[in-house]
Amino acid sequence: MSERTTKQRETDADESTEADASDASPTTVTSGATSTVRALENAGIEVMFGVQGGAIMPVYDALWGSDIDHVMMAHEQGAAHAADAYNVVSGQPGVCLATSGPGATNLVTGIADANMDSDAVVALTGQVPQTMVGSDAFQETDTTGITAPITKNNYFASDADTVGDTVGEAVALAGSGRPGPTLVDLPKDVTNDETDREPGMPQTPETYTPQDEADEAAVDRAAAAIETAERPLLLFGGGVVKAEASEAARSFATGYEIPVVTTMPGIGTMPEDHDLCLSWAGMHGTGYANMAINHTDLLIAVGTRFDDRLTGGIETFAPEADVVHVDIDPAEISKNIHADYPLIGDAGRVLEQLDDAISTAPNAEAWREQCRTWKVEYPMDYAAPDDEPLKPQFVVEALDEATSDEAIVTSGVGQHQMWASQYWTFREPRKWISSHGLGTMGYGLPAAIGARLAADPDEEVVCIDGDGSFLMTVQELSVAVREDLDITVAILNNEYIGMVRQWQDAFFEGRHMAAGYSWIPEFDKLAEAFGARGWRVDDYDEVADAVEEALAYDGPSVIDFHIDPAENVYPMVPSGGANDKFALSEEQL
Ligand SMILES: Cc1ncc(C[n+]2csc(CCOP(=O)(O)OP(=O)(O)O)c2C)c(N)n1
Repeated sequence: MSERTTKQRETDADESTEADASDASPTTVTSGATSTVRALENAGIEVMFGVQGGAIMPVYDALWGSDIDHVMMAHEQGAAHAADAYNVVSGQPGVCLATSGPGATNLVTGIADANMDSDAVVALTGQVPQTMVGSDAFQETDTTGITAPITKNNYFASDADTVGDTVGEAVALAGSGRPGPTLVDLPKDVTNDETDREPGMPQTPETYTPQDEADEAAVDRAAAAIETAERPLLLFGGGVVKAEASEAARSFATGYEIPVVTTMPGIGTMPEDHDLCLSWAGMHGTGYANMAINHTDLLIAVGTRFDDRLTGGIETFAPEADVVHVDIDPAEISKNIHADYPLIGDAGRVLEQLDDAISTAPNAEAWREQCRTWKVEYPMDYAAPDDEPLKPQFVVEALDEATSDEAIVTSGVGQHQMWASQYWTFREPRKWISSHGLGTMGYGLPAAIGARLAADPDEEVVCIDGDGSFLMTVQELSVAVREDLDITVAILNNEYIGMVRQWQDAFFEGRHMAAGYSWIPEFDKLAEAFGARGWRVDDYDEVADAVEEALAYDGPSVIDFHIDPAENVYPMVPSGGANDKFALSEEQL
């Protein structure tokens, strides 16, 4: 069997019956490599993303007869980001493969990205034979050494008999408790060695026992604080999404009528157009979310690590509030923000516990009214006069309007990422797929590929990218074309690495050192050269048609929106500042 493409997968799916699904024949274990593949099959892995090469070849060869699909990416960084987005959209671990040396080091950015965002990514890397480790052999790198600080755990497989169990453990560990990336380094002698030992079903180490339920007495104390709070505020982070707790979180908020802010990874846990939702807080969050954080007397934070883009200066963060902090990872409690009421456990389960323990809702009508007033006082708004260049916010809104609530949005990193998250109204979790913690330019396009493979066919996948970010991983367009993936890339092209230009104007007296492109490709033509469809848009009256045509095109499409190069992202809390001191223009910085 040759490598199966997505198109073939769709054909398979059309023709398949339930009986077919259970008929999937597991790989016969004859070697360390086949044991590795068998372990992935046991774990229910359906698709992997990778690039071939010397030391990983035995594993690729073992995939030949497997039902697992493989997407051949252009670059290993793309493989890691695709696996990452696959995980965020599906909730299932994303798997990427690379050879030793440069293959492994090319994965590093994607692994670090997954680590910062607690995404379940499993990386399998080839390694030189064990007898050559330490000899500076061709394509040898210390992959476990390099990735130790950016993985939840990594493994050096040393025995063909146990390699399958090790791979199974890596998959199980990545997805359980607080998710995160794992890596298994696979020396070529181990994958080539004979074995007929079948790996067991994937399981985490016996000693790994994340706490599900919070301590009852601690729950009671937090519940009492919630009952008596006058200005309670919920803060939902990405942990709510990971824990599949968005429903529980919504009913908690609506049941007790407590206003909600989210972090960027927590976007969609609460519908952004809900009366109680104040959208996301932090550096470029809404003014009303940041005002609420600064005035709440009880911040009930669920599944967030309080990163600095959210908090600004920690000494000025939520200055009037006691903090309830729900998190499955005890290491996060009081790491950045002191928790007055620490609750260690699964987000959904702890919200249920709190619900059971609360007997009266907080009396917070005046506070809710205040939050509504802030929404009116600090609206998300922009001017879009016809005689000025196209505003990026207008493009984001046009894309949002033209797509369904089910649409999935990926992005690169920069101004466009902020406009996308500010002006797209997300109503569901697992729809906003971005590089939050690491801030990796180039994430958007490979993420769209991973998202496409995880999404239902009727969910549109839109990548809102920057010109600079697009250029970092543009080669993955070849994969989207080859695999015939229906994704729409909208480049908000300002011919700058715009976020840098914005900071230069604000903090470096307008010296645009290495921020502008004196020449930039014509992205519509570049798209066509790759075999995708391309459009160029300069004016407001061209936006709707281009969006409609690109969305209707059943394959990869790219719209090169030439936007106002001078447009800036506001509100903005300067780095380390207080959240209520947000600027709405450069003069206020
Ligand atoms: C890999 C990487 N290199 C550098 C940066 C620093 N950086 C942050 S935003 C930004 C500008 C991004 O430009 P572009 O993708 O064109 O988006 P825009 O800000 O113009 O919307 C840069 C260079 C980064 N985040 N990631």
